[in-house]
Amino acid sequence: MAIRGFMTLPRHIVEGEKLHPGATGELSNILLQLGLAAKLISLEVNKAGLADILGFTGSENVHGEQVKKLDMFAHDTLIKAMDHGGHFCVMASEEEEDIIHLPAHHQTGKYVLLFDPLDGSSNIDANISIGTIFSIYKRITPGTGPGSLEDCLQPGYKQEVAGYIVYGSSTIFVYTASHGVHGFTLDPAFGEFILSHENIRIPKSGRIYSINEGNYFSWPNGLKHYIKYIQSNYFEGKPYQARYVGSMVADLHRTLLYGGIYMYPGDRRNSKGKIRLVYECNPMAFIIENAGGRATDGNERILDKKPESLHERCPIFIGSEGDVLLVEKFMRGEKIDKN
Ligand code: AHM
Ligand code: MG
Repeated sequence: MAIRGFMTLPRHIVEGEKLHPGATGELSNILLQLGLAAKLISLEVNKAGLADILGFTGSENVHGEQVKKLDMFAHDTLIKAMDHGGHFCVMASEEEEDIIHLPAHHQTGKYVLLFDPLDGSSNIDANISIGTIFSIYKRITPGTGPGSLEDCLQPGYKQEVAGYIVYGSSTIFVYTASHGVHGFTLDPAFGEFILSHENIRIPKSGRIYSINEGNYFSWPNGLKHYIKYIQSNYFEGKPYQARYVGSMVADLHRTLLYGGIYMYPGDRRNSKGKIRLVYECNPMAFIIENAGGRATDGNERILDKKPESLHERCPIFIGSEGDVLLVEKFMRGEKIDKN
């Protein structure tokens, strides 16, 4: 196979650096290491049905949920891949209650890494797509020593880089450093991510909605009306189609490519919904906005919200601009013209 002209993830990252005058190469190194971690996790995910890897460890994570071995593998792999480069002053993961300090024998740096190591993990046993989400900020605390919680609780618009890896029918690494959103598909034959989706732009409106409709009777009325509106009206010949994987990374990857909307609202039982602001909503909002889409909590832009705690939840309406604007109107109780 001729590889001349192939744009690999490492090549793209290094060439992308030239777009940032004064870049030190640090973010490039970070992305390269994340690419390596993604390959390791992908390999393990692919083996999940084979070995003893499935099943519970018997312990619970900070949210009182059973932790599966693969979650912890992804968590440990990311830390091991990222803790020694001298780039970070602090990290945080969905799988750990407190912030993660770098080992004392490694240098600290000016960046902050936040991640959900394996999102949608309730889908693992059924061989359904899952993913990793990451988010990178510059530290805001002064000095060169260890970072603090304050560094992890910055509003999302301050992100330097955000991305996700979806482990699906193939493994795809998607990231943005503000100059477009780019996707790379892992070629399992030679173990490299190859540019497959350059400068992704989300359609201005879509015809797919994605939400856990089992919670319908707990939703706010505006949202119920919106769902009935898109189900009962015809748009270019048919009503909206429902698609819900139950892995946010997979649902949002489809939304990014095909357009439409993903929602995890607050409801009567959980006023802030389920999705975590810091390492799930913010990176996804950064990616979707950089692709031309919109992400709000139904009222306020996700990226403007100031996190108050590491694991706080936030309602989310994210996807094509037209779709998110429309659901917001319904949530405000505005009168909507019949289609
Ligand atoms: P997790 O981080 O524990 O995996 O939870 C987040 C996941 C999202 O990926 C997904 O969209 C959502 O939870 C599904 O929740 P539900 O089963 O309530 O629909
Ligand atoms: Mg998660």
